[in-house]
Amino acid sequence: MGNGPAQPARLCLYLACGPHKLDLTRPRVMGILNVTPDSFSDGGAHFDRQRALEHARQMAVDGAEIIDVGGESTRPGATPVAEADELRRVLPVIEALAGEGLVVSCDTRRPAVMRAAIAAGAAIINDVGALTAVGAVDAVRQSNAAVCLVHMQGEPGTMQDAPRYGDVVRDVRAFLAERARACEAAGIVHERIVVDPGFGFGKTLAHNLELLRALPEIAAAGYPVLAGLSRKSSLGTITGRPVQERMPASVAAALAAISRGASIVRVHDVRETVDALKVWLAIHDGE
Ligand code: 9MG
Repeated sequence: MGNGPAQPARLCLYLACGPHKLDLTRPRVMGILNVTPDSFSDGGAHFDRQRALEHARQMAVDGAEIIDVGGESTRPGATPVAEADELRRVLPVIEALAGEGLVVSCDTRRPAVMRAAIAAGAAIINDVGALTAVGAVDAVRQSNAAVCLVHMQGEPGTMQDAPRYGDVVRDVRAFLAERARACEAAGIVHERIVVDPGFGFGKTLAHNLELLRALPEIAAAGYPVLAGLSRKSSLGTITGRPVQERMPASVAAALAAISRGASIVRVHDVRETVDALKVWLAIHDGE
């Protein structure tokens, strides 16, 4: 036994997601693939699908176990896109990556997109709306896809205006427990459910830090926890760095989440996060 804190107990051994059984006895990295015109443009206004696919493949080579494909930004203040545009952006990418055997998740709040994404091969639905949209629970229930239930206060357009809680940890835990119960009651089994406190989704820096410290309590509910802090504005507030210079802060935040029981971290900088995780595991495996 060493002197440092032991690896947190991970209560969930695996995630059942489509044809995959993702081993969660070790923390896993989810790579972010935003398929929006501002992410992979060909220099003009057109989205370059080939570049997006190459980026996803590189993230997989670098150690991402899941590729999270999103066609609509959920950033604070982002403008919504039409459903048809979201479908046109994500479906070919999901189909290509799932066809190559990768575990693909689709970041969407729309039931029609969920159904189409699952039909195209998505193994996980990552919903910042926690399946609260009418028809969303049904869209997942009628498949064998997993779901990530994210806590969000408000809507992406306005959620950062003045977020307020009685007790942020208690409120987020209660919300996630209620959503997980609703999913299980509808027939989505425990092994298909992931929960996520939704860092930055209607939260101040103080709320995010409180939730990060309380991650073991959130994990104690028995569902794997996903944490997404990568490049978020709280890290900019702490470091004073613009978004393109937040990689080291993001890696530190991912490790902090993992050491408090997160099973999956959602990141932009896969290679750097995986390296840091390897070091962390090498230290903790010896305990
Ligand atoms: C889509 N998206 C943006 N931030 C996220 C986060 O923190 N968690 C999850 N699950 N999805 C996110």
